[in-house]
Amino acid sequence: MAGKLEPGKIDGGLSVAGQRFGIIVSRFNNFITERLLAAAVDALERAGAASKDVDVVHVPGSFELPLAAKKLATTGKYDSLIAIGCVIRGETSHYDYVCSETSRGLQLAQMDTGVPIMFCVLTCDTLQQAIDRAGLKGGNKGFEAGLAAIEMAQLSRKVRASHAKPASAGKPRRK
Ligand code: INI
Repeated sequence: MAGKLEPGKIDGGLSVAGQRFGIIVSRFNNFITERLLAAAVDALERAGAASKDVDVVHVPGSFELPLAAKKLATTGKYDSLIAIGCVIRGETSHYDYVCSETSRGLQLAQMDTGVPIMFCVLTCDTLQQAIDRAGLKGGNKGFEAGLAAIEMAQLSRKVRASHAKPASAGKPRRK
């Protein structure tokens, strides 16, 4: 009968219990990236994360984020990662290369490792656009990334748990 099916739901909540987070931050445009970092840490802290649950790693620029993120992901120590950067358009095509390789590299790193990596890289035409997204008009993208990291960490755990074999699996049945 139509309308009776109730699909099983697996949602990531916003609890950080037992979760570990890594944050990779670009030093380039650090007056923006440090604001994004502060907001990401604030989100984790408000959700209950302790200092021991969060590591912060700095890299020179956004282009270096993917490799550092992949190195952290492959340690197996983190449930979720946040990559923070800010790329602002200049006079040459450098911006386009940095943006495309950073986003592509981060996506590849999370697909290769299975560790969620939040894309908290601002790609802006102007400095004002970046300022607006790091605590002014557009809120703070770091805070949003912090919440997304928590949700994806939990979702990953729940999916793993829902597919885990019961302890009795594979054991011969008693006669
Ligand atoms: N890196 C950024 O994170 N943001 C920028 O705006 C930027 N610009 O405009 O040059 C930038 N360049 C540096 C780049 O990410 C690398 O660190 C550098 O090319 C060394 O590999």
